[in-house]
Amino acid sequence: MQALEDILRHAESAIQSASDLKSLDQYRVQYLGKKGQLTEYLKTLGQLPPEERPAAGQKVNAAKETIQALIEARVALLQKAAVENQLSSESIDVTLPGRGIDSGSIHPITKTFDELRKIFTQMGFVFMEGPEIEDDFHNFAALNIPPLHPARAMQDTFYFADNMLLRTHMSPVQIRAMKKMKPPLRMVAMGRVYRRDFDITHTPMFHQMECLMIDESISFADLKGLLTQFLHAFFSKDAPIRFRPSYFPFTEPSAEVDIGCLNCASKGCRICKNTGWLEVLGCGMVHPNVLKAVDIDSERYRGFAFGVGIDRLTLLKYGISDLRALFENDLRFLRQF
Ligand code: 2NM
Repeated sequence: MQALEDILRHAESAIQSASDLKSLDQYRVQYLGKKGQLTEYLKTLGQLPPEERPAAGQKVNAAKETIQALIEARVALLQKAAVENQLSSESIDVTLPGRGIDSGSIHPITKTFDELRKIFTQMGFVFMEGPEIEDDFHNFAALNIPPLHPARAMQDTFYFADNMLLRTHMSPVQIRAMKKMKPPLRMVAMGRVYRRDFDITHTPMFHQMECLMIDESISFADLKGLLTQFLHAFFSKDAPIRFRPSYFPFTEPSAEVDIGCLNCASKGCRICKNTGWLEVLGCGMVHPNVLKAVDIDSERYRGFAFGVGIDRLTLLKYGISDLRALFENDLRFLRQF
């Protein structure tokens, strides 16, 4: 019986000091298992006189139950401690300051797009789109650009196989519109165009807007009035505007339009190269050959068209001095808009 007391005492202190579930399992095997100390002890009871055996057996069973209960209690305690430990180590401090929301900004070119869309929608123009990969007919031939015209030269146009190319202006969208719809027509196309040109004032991809109006009695006066309205709405109400004769294969007559320098109020500065004027767009009356190419009766209908470089317009409006700033995606620059 003394031996049983010893086993129980050892088991008690071992279980109380166990610090993990694995060692508790080992103690269960050591004391209660098939070859455990209590099981072995039970076997020795056979040596006792028969009348003492039932009482001794009861004591061993009681010891077994005690050890079993001790192990279970210790397991429960360790599991609870583990959960508490996990809760405290993984807790979130809800009082910490937040990281803040980093909101983006509208790209200056997109701002110009939005503004142009507003101005021309108010004047009754419809916005249309077309493919960036075009064919020779829509980009050149239909626009009265003859086969040997310099704009077709390899250094200006990005060519694919099979006579396909990246559109070099937005005019192919107008050509598609004129082919699809009957006049009268009032439309604008705005988007990416491509030319093999890359220096301080040129990027191989840039943005253009082209505007077209066709009706029975459209005159150069209509064009002049519309452009004046547009430039005053986009830049400033009191900027002077002038028209200079020019040449484009797709318009006749053609003109280039200047606006009084916004930087120096026409006094002369670096931006306007001391001329007091900034060139902003090209325009003209649609050439009869263009109308013929899209099966519009050039005896009955006339039209005006113009094209503007959106990137340059953006530089002028926001006083940005370097075109490259628009394409570098430097957040310190973009966040100012
Ligand atoms: C410009 C200048 C002058 C133009 C012409 C046409 C079309 F398709 F109707 F013939 N679209 N855009 C045009 C006219 C474009 O850009 C400087």
